[in-house]
Amino acid sequence: MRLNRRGFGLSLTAAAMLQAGQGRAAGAEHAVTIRRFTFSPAELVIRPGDRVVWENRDSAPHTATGRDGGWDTGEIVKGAQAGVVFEREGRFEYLCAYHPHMTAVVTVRR
Ligand SMILES: [Cu+2]
Repeated sequence: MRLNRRGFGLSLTAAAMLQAGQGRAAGAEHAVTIRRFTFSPAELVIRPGDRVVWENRDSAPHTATGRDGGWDTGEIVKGAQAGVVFEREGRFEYLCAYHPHMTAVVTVRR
């Protein structure tokens, strides 16, 4: 899914949850910095409903794109951020669509 390039995008599941008006507490937020063509931290463990926000500190544009095809921040330009909310448990490997050697993983578990 394509997310907002500026500010914090919402995943489709998060948007659907908001539309459904479920009164659930918001999840925690976890920052991943992209610098020198590296995701840091490269491994993140979060809980369902948490948000991961990537910030690009490089001059080059990057993405955080799930290998399973289920999610994608879209292009994150220099200085910009993009966020994804993870609702499902699992191990989600991702890469940069422009520089596939850039890899990292988000693990979601209760
Ligand atoms: Cu990249």
